[in-house]
Amino acid sequence: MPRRIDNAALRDRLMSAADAAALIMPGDTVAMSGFTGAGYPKAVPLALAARMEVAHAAGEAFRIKLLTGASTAPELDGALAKVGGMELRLPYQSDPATRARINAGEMEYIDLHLSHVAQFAWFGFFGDIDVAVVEVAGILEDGRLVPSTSVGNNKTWLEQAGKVILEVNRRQSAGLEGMHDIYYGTALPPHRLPIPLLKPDDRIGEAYLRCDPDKVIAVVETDAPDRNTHFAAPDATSEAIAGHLLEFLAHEVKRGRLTPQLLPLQSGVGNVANAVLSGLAAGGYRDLTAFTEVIQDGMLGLIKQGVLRMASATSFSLSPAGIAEFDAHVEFYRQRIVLRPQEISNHPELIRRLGCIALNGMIEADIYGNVNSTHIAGGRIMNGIGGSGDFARNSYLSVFMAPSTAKDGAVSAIVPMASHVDHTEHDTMVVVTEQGLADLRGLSPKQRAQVVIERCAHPEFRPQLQDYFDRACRDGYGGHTPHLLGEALSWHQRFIETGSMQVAR
Ligand code: 0RQ
Repeated sequence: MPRRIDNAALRDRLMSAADAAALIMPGDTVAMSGFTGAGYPKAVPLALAARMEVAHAAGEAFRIKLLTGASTAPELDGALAKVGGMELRLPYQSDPATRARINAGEMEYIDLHLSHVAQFAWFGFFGDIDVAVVEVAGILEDGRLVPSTSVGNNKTWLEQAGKVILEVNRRQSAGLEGMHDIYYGTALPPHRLPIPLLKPDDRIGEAYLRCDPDKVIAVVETDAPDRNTHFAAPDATSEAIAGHLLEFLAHEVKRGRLTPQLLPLQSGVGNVANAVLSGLAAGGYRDLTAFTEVIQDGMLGLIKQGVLRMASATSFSLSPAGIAEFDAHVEFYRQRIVLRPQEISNHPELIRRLGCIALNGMIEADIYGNVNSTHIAGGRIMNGIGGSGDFARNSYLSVFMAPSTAKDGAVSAIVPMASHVDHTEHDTMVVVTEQGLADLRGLSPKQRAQVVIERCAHPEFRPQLQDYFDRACRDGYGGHTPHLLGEALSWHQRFIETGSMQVAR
């Protein structure tokens, strides 16, 4: 088996995960690798959780502040949440145990735009970072690091942390080497310069991560796969959403507002996103590009078919079948995929310059186009805003998609007033449900409300929404964005009290 650690000094720092975890202290701010279940450390967090459990059993407090790229996996977020080991978490998580702790008020969570995280660390907004724990695919003789299946904030963590623990995972394909583009040209204001990326395929940095070897306090070898993401096959609802969106894109091409190659696509992950991607293949598109955060199975398929010429991202999020496909054809994919730091993959300057088409899921939209991507009934976090704000605010087109109802039809995804706002009415251009598509560009608030109610609301909730809007126009305070403030959030209150937004008949 080929060696993964070619630097002699770092080979000397090899130790067990338990010994490495013992170097992390209670109260430390720990920055770890990991983005959407890829490239996260597999062994040290588990060993750390075990240590915390022993400490807690002895009545000693042992919690850390945890920073990552985005969501990780049960071996990281899950393990630390189960033992109550996090006092603070940022920026994006999707782990059930972590979510439960946050919603129980047992730990703090800071939800911020993914493009902001690295620069906030550089600005000093998070205080000192004590330790970085970063998975890599290998270490070169000169000490440079071969990045793993996600880049996330690793460049920043390696530079900013006082101490570094490296996990070298031999399960990650050796063919990853050369796929990454790590840009070292970012500076702090007022010294910032334009980022010289003009096309999604441009390479503007280096294939390796730099790391001061003197900061490396431990190297741990692992041999474990990334979390297995399972995608359900697209159902009728997600296919209907995809169908409306694809018809809209075809219309935009016909009107000359998009070329047949569209513009660089950003796509969230999940069922609907996968259905849209399959629809692009069926729609006869060729030579498209993606400038996005995550490469999921659907995108690998599009690259293979030539629908997608290339994809730029910061991470993979693949099922076991997707990982097997990637590993078997890694040379092919390396020609067509670039993985970058998330401060670049999500950079507002680049998203605006390239003119991306942003396709993201949502929890709910209100009749005026304000979108909630993160909270249930105003107070309970689901995952986090992730990159959806970076893209929605700066793209050529920003689209939000969801089934028109949730919880078996008890909840409407179109509401009078959003119970939490992640994307304002100014950032939302298109709202799509399986009922239809509302193109909000160039419409005033009242015009938007009428289109959203007619096109996107479920028939079960449409008359109620129309009634609310009509009464708000008649009796509300102000004629520009009419609301009945005492009633605007009553749908959510009813959901909290009865589990349903339906009015009892
Ligand atoms: O909960 O599983 O307990 O039933 O929310 O909903 O329908 O499975 O949808 O998986 O596509 O997630 C917005 C959360 C949608 C996601 C969100 C409940 C529903 C279910 C999930 P259950 P679905 P999805 C790229 C871009 C923000 C980050 C982002 C997300 C659960 O898309 O996290 O866009 N987006 N990143 O039942 C009550 C409602 C509800 C509701 C849904 N109105 N009321 N519950 N649910 N709507 C990636 C990154 O940035 C990393």
